[in-house]
Amino acid sequence: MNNPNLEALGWDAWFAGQASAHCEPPSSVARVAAVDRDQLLLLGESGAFKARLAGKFLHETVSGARLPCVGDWVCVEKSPAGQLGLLHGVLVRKTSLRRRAAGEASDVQMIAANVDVVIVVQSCHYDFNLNRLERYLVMARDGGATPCVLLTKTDLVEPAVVVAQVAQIRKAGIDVPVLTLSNVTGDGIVDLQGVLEPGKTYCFVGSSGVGKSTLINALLGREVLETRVVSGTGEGRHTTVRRELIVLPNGAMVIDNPGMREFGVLGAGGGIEASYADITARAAECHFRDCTHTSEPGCAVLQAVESGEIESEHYENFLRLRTESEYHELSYAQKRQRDKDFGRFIKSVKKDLGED
Ligand SMILES: Nc1nc2c(ncn2[C@@H]2O[C@H](COP(=O)(O)OP(=O)(O)OP(=O)(O)O)[C@@H](O)[C@H]2O)c(=O)[nH]1
Ligand SMILES: [Mg+2]
Ligand SMILES: [Zn+2]
Repeated sequence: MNNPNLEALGWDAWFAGQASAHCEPPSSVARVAAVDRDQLLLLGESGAFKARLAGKFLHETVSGARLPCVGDWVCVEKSPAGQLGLLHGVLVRKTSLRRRAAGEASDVQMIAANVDVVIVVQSCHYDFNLNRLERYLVMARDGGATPCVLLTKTDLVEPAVVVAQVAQIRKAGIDVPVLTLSNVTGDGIVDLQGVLEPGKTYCFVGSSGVGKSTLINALLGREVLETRVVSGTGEGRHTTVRRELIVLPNGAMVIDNPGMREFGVLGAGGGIEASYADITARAAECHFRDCTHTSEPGCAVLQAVESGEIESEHYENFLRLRTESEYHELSYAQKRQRDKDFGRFIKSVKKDLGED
């Protein structure tokens, strides 16, 4: 299934394999650029068009995580007039960026799908925080994407501060690429541009106000996204309210996101193991195979923390995220059980009523 227009949007043999089984003419495939409740903006082989979810698809989709999100490849049927498409299905995601939704501990919220690289953005100026950075890295790796760190607003701090922050990142055992830039002076933007490859998808995440939308506008060379107006009153307000996939002039795709304040990690997808590779590697030498690295004799991880080889803050963050993800797994299993129990209950009632 060769189609240069789709390939420019990230389409490849892997998706084509799925589409041949699940998406037959007159339907075709397209990529989700934006979602607004049941309306979607799609990018297809002949450009952008709108679509909505087919009633049957909505009816059969119980979990919110299975609804289309930005970056998804979907199967859509265009109306004869070619205007509004009807979405029939979502192709299996290659990667997914997800978080635990606020509120109910067991709800998974999709941020974006089929992202190649997650760019975790922090500002050098008042926003830099290692613990939060590690959370983002776990989240990125958990869904299978490659993470990268970007420090913005280098114009607001002394160069030595930036150097110290990068050193802190390295000292915590984080070995992903780290880029630094200023949207004001333009320093470092060329380096970022050198990283962005055509046909690949990059998702920018980070707190509100770190300059994600300003940067994407700079990459686009024009003001497409709304950014915060410089004034004291806008503090704490989120400027970007919608996720959006944008194709850059060089063919790379970027996804802008609203700022995230607090989010829960899921961790079940191996994000914690990958983000704490130094700890995982050490754990192989623990005396007990099921060592929890908290109090066991012969624990190689504890030894490395004591000797200073592993930063204690890094280790404590590891324990915290592990507990959090275990708790989530537990509550998710409980929720599933509750749903199952309820299903059985309904069945037995129906039986009693002679309906089954
Ligand atoms: N000094 C300085 N200011 C910047 C830089 N990048 C962005 N800003 C300013 O920071 C403010 C916030 O920028 P935005 O691009 O709206 O931030 P955002 O990350 O998109 O924020 P949300 O959409 O709320 O998540 C704006 O006033 C920008 O002009 C930078 O590199 N240096
Ligand atoms: Mg923004
Ligand atoms: Zn151990």
